[in-house]
Amino acid sequence: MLTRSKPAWLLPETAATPESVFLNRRELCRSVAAGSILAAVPALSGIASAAADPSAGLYPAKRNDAYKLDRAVTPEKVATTYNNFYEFGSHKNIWKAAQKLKVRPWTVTIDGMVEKERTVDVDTLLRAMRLEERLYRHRCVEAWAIAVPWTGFPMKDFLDYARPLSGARYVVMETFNDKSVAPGQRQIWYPWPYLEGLTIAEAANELSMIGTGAYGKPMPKQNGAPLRLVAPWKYGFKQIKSIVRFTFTDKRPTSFWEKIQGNEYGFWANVNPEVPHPRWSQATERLLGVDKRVPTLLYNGYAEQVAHMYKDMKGERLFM
Ligand SMILES: Nc1nc2c(c(=O)[nH]1)N[C@H]1C(S)=C(S)[C@@H](COP(=O)(O)O)O[C@H]1N2
Ligand SMILES: [Mo]
Repeated sequence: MLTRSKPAWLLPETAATPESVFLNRRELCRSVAAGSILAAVPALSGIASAAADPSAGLYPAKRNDAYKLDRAVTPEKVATTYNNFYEFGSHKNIWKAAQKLKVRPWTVTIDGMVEKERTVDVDTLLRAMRLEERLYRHRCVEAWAIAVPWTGFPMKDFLDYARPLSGARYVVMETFNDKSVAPGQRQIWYPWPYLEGLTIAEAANELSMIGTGAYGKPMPKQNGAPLRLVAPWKYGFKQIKSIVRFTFTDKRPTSFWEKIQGNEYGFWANVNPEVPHPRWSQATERLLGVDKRVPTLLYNGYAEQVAHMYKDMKGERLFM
């Protein structure tokens, strides 16, 4: 039998480790800012990739001003060069490796408890949705944070499009699985493909979006092109990238990190500064790009929109 238990040395980075990674990252950012890296490999820059994308004409989309930030937008170069995308490596510097991902043609399968199962081309889906831009905070479980102008469509609109049956209780999302593109997927101790889920109520919440772009352009590959989840009241690992499948079901899925380390990463993963990760505090977060530590907020500052969904849930580990 294939054993999938993860070697102890492969635990995701703790709040302490990113410190050193972050410093390296800042050096990289400085050289990017100085032009050395982008000048050397313009085609590899996610920032320059918009031209080749058939959906490029949809950007920039109109900003929905209902969603305000309490902090500055993270510089684009920082948010597009400091990433978590384990398919391309278990460190932050995957942005170049991720350029190998082919995002066209790209199809999305909608299956399980739906009126009609189908597979649609991503550009057909994009044309059926209305794109808008929203400024959202993003809080990684590792205690770093960014603020990003995402473009995308409300997941509520996608539910209307997918037409789940009334008995469906969860939507499960899956990332592509192709080890010829993503070297991380050769590491068989990970339970590929990356998988995440939301309850139907969470997916229908006004905040939930399927992100299709960032910074007024199509989504950079390293940030999860062409479709990624944006549910900003939850830790970053819920924000599944490069989705190829939406499955509607009445059974709660076990998500990627929950399979690997269920006592540290759960299904709900709602941000809460008062519930520490077993190995570090969640009280504060480091804002990338400005090198500043600020208090973390309950539900990442979105309690008003989401707290009601959890108030009657007893015995659930809502905050990990
Ligand atoms: N498929 C996939 N999705 C993923 C991940 C991943 O490793 N693989 N990492 C998650 C984590 S831990 C975080 S913090 C965010 C990072 O998103 P960003 O790189 O766009 O900031 O992506 C999430 N989505
Ligand atoms: Mo994360």
